[in-house]
Amino acid sequence: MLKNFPADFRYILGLQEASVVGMADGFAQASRKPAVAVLHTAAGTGNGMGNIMTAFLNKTPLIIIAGQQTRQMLIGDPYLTDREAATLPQPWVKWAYEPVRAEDVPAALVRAIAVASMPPAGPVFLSIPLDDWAAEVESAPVMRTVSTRTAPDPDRLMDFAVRISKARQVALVLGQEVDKSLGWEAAVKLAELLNVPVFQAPLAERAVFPEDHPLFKGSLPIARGPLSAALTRYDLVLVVGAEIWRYYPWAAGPVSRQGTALLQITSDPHDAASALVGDSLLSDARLALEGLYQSLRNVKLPNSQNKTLGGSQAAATPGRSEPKDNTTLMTASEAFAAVALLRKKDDILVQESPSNVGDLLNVWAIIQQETYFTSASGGLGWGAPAAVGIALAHKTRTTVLAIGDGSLHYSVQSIYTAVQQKLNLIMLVPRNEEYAILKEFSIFENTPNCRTYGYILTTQHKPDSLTCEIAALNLPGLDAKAIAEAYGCPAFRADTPASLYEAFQEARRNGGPALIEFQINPKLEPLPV
Ligand SMILES: Cc1ncc(C[n+]2csc(CCOP(=O)(O)OP(=O)(O)O)c2C)c(N)n1
Ligand SMILES: [Mg+2]
Repeated sequence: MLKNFPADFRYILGLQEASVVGMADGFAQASRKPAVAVLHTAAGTGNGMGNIMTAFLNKTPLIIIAGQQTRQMLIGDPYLTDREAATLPQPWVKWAYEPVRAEDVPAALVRAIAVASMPPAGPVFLSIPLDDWAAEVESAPVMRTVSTRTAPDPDRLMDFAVRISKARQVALVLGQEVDKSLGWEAAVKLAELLNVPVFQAPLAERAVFPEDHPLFKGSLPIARGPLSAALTRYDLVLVVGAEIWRYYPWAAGPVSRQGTALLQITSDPHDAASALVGDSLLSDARLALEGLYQSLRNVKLPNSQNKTLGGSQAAATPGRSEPKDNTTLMTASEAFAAVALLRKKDDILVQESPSNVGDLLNVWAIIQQETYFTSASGGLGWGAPAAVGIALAHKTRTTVLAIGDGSLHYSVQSIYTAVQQKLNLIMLVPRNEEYAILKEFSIFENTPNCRTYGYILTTQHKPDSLTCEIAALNLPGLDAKAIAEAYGCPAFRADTPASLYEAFQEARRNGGPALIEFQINPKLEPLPV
């Protein structure tokens, strides 16, 4: 492969395959184009597997090429053979293939790009034996193109429009596909026309609507009972660009309460089929939002005169208070608020900070399309390399990664690539020395040694009533700053809002990558269901 490496490709080195796949995923999402990730054979594919699964759920177009032993030797299973190359990455790729003949490799690559790009986009896997790269082909492959959007069935879209126009109380729920289809403007136009509350689908991996808009009501709950309860007052819920529903913990209740009809619009037949309730329409999110707007713009709608229905509780806007300095440990909220003071409009936020995401997004409301990224899978080890890939695609903007002190270690090698590529990436590591979210989950599940109330203080820094004494969920003795420095990345330790503010300012001034580690009050909260 390297003997005839094409001049119009850039080859970026990653130190471990999980990082390579995550970086390619972030780069492909941010550049809105398929990216190629090259992995070592079976062992490398195995290392990349967690992030291949995440790319599949993220619906990111990726061409994953894995090496394979020389064809002539394969019959005898030599060293480094991937014995069943096309089986290994299943079921988390759209297509896995080892060309039958060397001459088929170019056509397989063309087909791989087509499969990866068409909706729902996703990773594809090609195993290419070593000697194939030197084989002669009779003719160059035929380059072709495919479409990447699906328009809605007009009759069914009209049926949806009629049902919306007849409903008494409508809620609009938006998911990640709205952002991925560049549909914010269309979503705002439809929401304002209907004058209905807008919710973000649970655990969406993108922001979906300007969070300072008066119609925006935040994210729906992430468990069955609370979610259906949150929607009881609506007789019709229109879900655009999301699954029904993405749940995390089990909390009993119906998927949908009686009297609430659900309409789902998604570009993914799998997500349409796996919905437990409701009627579905296959479509690109933006095309459907625009189509519904056109169908409904001249219709008299129940709420169109009622300017107050959306309510006035706008989501929190970015904090504007001055950073406080004090001697006690700062809360995650105070820490993120200090950084948010320095936020620029086109900064991109990448999030893998499980227990502090709520505090982060309260002070860092997303107000622009394609400026917030997290994973669709919840698999750790995606955030750091994805942020590196996103920063690679947007060299002139700043990418800010918020990552837990546990999560950082799943794909920590990606820091090296950020350094070598001199990327504008600021990594924020809230240090609570624990897997806080797993403690919160343990409390939710009534695990022994976890308490909802009582005052057992494990450390002097936990002056609250939620405790969880499971030693295996503690993370003492990690030093994120030292690790970053070992990869050549400038790093700061900043344990007060004022020093954090200064560190962030300095990191931005210096350009290039930086990691800022800051101690926070390790306060456990009830699991946010
Ligand atoms: C690959 C993978 N392994 C394990 C988990 C389970 N898990 C979810 S959150 C979490 C801990 C996160 O800890 P940290 O990053 O410190 O964040 P905190 O909860 O403290 O905010 C773990 C281990 C996962 N989601 N993905
Ligand atoms: Mg932690």
